[in-house]
Amino acid sequence: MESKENKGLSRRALFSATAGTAVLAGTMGPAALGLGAAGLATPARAASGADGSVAPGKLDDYYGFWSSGQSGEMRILGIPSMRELMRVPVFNRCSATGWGQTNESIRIHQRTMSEKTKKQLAANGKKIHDNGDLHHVHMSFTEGKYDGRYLFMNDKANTRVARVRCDVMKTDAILEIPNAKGIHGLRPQKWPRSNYVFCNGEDEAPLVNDGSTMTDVSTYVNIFTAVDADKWEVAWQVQVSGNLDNCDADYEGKWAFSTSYNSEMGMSLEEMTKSEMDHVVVFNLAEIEKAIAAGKYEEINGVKVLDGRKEAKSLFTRYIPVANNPHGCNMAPDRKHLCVAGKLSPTVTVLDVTKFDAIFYENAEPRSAVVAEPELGLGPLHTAFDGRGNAYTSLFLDSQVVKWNIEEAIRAYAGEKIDPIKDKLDVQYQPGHLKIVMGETLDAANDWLVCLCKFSKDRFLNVGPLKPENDQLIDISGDKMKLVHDGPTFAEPHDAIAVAPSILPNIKSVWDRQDKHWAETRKQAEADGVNIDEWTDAVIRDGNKVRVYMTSVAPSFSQESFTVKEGDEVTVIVTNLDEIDDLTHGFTMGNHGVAMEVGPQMTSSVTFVAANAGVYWYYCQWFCHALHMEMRGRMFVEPKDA
Ligand code: RUQ
Ligand code: CUA
Ligand code: CA
Repeated sequence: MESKENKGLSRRALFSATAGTAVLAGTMGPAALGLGAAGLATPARAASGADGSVAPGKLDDYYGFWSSGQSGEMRILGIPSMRELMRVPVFNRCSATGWGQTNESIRIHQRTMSEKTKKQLAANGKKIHDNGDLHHVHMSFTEGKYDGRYLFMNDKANTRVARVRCDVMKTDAILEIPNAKGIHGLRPQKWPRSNYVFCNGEDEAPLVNDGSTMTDVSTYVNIFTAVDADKWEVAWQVQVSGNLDNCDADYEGKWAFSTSYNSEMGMSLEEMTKSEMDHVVVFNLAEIEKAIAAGKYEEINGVKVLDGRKEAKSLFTRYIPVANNPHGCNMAPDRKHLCVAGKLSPTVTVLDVTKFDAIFYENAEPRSAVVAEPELGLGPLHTAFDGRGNAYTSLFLDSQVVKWNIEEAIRAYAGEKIDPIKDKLDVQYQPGHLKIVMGETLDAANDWLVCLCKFSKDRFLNVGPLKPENDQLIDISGDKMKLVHDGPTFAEPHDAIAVAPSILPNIKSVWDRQDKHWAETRKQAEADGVNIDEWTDAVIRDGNKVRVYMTSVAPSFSQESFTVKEGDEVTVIVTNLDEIDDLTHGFTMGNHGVAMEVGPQMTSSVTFVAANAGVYWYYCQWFCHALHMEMRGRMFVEPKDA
């Protein structure tokens, strides 16, 4: 199955044209190309050695999109080299790019912000939340395959979700989710396309959360949210029994499902682990959409909410009992099997999603959808899939990855004497998520698995009490798994996906001058009579507001100096007229806490108050030219009474 015989083919040859790939596949067959059983678009391992190393100057075989947990950003890594290629600020404040400070990024943050949040922020002297807890990054799908349009991600800390544009790899939308608390699990719809992004609210709170009670837990609810992925607004919400942890969606566009570790609705650890069983909630998309269309919802905080709690006995949900405190929720690329990891139980529960109709419409026992429950080891958290019918589950407590065969687990459950476990591999140390390249799609591949370990435990030089995590690269091409690489990472990736470059042919190197990212800024410039598409230097005064327009061409700004007055609210708008790949400039205003990225053909703007009179240097902080140090100028702040 492996593509060792295929080393001579360069990946560029494979990817230069889809037609070319098709021709190769036609003559050599999928096996020779190292393609997964499930399909195409899996590149041969031409760029890498068997140990996963990628020689200098060679490109990786896959893009890895990593979450960063409490760092609040998305990261792009190369697989298999595990080289970090880029950081994309999302919920965090970024010192390098000015994300969270530029007017363009603040507008994106504020677009869906509630009045309540604005008040909370204002009381703390802030305009935006500048932290996030980003666990899960997932790409948009069309018919069960990645389509390269968007990446979606959650912020558990401030109950938000975000969307990153794949053409420029910048955040283009953030959505604050009303009613829910603590968005954790997040997945896009897989079929027919990602019309929805499903978001789990993990934390319970009173639906009307106005301070009237903390102790009356009967008023607490949990909310499942479907976000309209195109309009970037809440499409609908469903109130559920128990909390929601991780989620996924099927390959038919019929169901979404979420694990719940707190069916008890407990508020203490003891209460949350009291029951023998918790559950998986299955959401019936057709019934939900029917009710929404018929207007049978309650509008709460501007959002359409349905009651899917157990006692409501609706057709919106079914609750399937699984062993206490489940965690991972992973749909297999066989289109049929959902794997729910036990966490407190050593098992993974395999549900056949084609049996869900009977549970909804024929009163079948909820557990009748269970087709296997292999005992795998201690602390199963998440499951990944290859293109050969195998599943790989992380065992947190055993610090292992266990490879098992889904069909054999089903046969064993039916009574056959067969051991579905194929291999176990020690990892370093205590893994959470694990990912196979393209493994959450119908294109699941058979070459690499990345295991995101929560601890690195003695694996790296000591860097103080705070240690890196350890993302390990595992070769899964053979019968036995082989660990080939340790990758230290900063706080704290939970999840990652890996995507073939053929899915992302449209990533730009230079911005389109008409890009919507600065559409508002462009409008302001037009109102000021300034053309930001050519060499400009203009200072527009509007009361105590001053707008300073300048352009940059290496190695200079169009303005060598400008003058404002103490107390002025100054907005600096910089357009980078350089059209060359990789020619990013920056704008840093000395002693003002202001810095931003201005990429090729990009417009960026930032607003600050000039509080103290004096001379201040601004400079380009992105190394751009032999005379980059000379790319600077002065802001003169006149005393107030001058
Ligand atoms: S979930 S492992 Cu967000 Cu598992 Cu972190
Ligand atoms: Cu422009 Cu450095
Ligand atoms: Ca529980």
